[in-house]
Amino acid sequence: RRNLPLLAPHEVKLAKLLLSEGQSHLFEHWPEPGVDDDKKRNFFDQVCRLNSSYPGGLASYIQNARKLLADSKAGKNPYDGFSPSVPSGEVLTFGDDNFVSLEEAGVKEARHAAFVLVAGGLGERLGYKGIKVALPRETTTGKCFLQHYIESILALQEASCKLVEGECNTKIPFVIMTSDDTNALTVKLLESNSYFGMEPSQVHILKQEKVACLADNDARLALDPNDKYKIQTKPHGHGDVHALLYSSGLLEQWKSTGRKWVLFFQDTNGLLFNAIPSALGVSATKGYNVNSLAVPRKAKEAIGGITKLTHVDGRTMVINVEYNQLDPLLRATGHPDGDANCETGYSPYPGNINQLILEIGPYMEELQKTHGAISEFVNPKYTDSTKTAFKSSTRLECMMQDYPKTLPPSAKVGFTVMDAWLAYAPVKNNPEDAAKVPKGNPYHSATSGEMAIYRANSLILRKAGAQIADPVIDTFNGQEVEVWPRITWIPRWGLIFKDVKAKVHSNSSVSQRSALVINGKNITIQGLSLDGTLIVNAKDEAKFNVTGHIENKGWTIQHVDHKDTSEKEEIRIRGFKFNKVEQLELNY
Ligand code: UGB
Repeated sequence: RRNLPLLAPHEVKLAKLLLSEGQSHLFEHWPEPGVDDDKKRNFFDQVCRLNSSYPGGLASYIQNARKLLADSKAGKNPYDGFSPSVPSGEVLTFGDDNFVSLEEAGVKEARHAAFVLVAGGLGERLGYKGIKVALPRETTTGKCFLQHYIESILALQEASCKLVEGECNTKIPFVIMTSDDTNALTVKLLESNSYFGMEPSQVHILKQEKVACLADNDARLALDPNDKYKIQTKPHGHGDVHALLYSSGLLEQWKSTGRKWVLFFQDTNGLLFNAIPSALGVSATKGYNVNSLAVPRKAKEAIGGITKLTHVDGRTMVINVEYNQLDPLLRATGHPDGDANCETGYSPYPGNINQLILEIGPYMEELQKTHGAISEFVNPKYTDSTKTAFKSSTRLECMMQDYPKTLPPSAKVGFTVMDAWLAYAPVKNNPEDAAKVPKGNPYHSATSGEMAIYRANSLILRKAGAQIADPVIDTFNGQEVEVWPRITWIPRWGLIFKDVKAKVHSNSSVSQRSALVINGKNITIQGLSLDGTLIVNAKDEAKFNVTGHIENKGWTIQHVDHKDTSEKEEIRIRGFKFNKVEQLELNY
């Protein structure tokens, strides 16, 4: 009290709150009033922000931290009393009748959807300097992830509206969760590209705040090593998205305008929208309150495992068990091999790709109770086995996929498994780490992320009947990958398999060294034999058939070393670039 400047009433309240929660050390070094008063006021501004951005305020944060730190010190296992087993879910096969009808059901529902992209992470594992959504999804067209996501949502909007009789003015809302690390660059990317064709009023940015760091087991808040009037902060995790959506008031607005579904997705999965229509179709036809998308998972792969947990008291839930916890949980419950592949060559636990579809009504009911607070965890690195001190400050964290943990047993929680080639190709690992991934496991790198787009598009065209040449194997940045023809299309051309099938005829072929860019909604491909590079641009109203034998020198692939700083970082991290030797560009 002696060393505080004259405080406003809300600052007095915050000071009292901190003192009553054992945080007097934060003021111990403060000089007498009159010295550093501005800095002291800034301190209270920060405390005010930390207090208002956490459900229940700072007092709750500190109390939750004390409890979780005590549990961690005692070695308490969060899964105590639970045994894991393999859950059953919807398993889809691309292109069969069931898949096609689910896709149609999903497109119908899309006009009642809202999309939420969590993009507050820095992508430390990738080590890329910019924001991840600005990275090219593939370098044939160079379109970034954000552009692809927006074009996909707009394509869904258009296709879904078309199914309504009479006028349909639906604008599917699109929320992007950013953080201090990503906000300015995300806004700049949108503004400098006219929101990639989306109406700016459709886009909502919600910025997550970081949370206070914890210096010790008593949950004493850590001061910033460079500023003694500032509390050190770190990210709280993607789970913040629920509290932010709740406090933004957007959910009420959506519900009142007839929205039924909220779809959450992550920053760098270039294949995701191949899976959205059918997965939304599953949610609608099965009446799932929660539907998580999953792919077959290789043991030890850095994606969570969807697991059925049964407690000794009879409770059960189907939930993601994070990749670092699955192995110890299995070993502790009578599976001596831990996280291991079964006879299929995959882990029996489907891999969580963290794309969630929530039904808005039950979601809002749950958030009324929890205000969006998500079950948290803490992961302190102790100096020694006495677990009395930390190597560096820690903080509480939370994950968006833990949302179902607080749901009642009556909630309909399901999941939908799709082939990884169709639905999942994240860009998470830097070239060095990707090259160390055990053989046969996915690299999750910029190299594999781009090659996966070509592979998926080639396989989709094959399934539609076209003759697409086999891939060759090549190694970029130490990663052996399949190189398929570089085929890309805009989402409005091939949103669902039925669209693709209607536009591609079986008498067409594409050679392995080819690149094909389809940039127009009504382009059809009939009697095309392509050996080289072809770019087709057609205006909306133009119906254009691509046909005949087209041969040119095309675009060759040049290897690039990830350490070669003469190349742009976006190129270096994928390990190749195209030499655009010759191409045919058709504009219609
Ligand atoms: N993110 C935020 O928006 N804010 C944050 O504070 C942190 C992240 P990572 P992670 O599908 O491959 C998840 O770091 O957390 C955003 C699942 O937990 O890429 O290691 C960030 O911008 C895991 O179960 O992934 O692992 C990004 O968009 C598994 O499914 C997203 O959150 C894995 O993803 C994910 O952040 C996967």
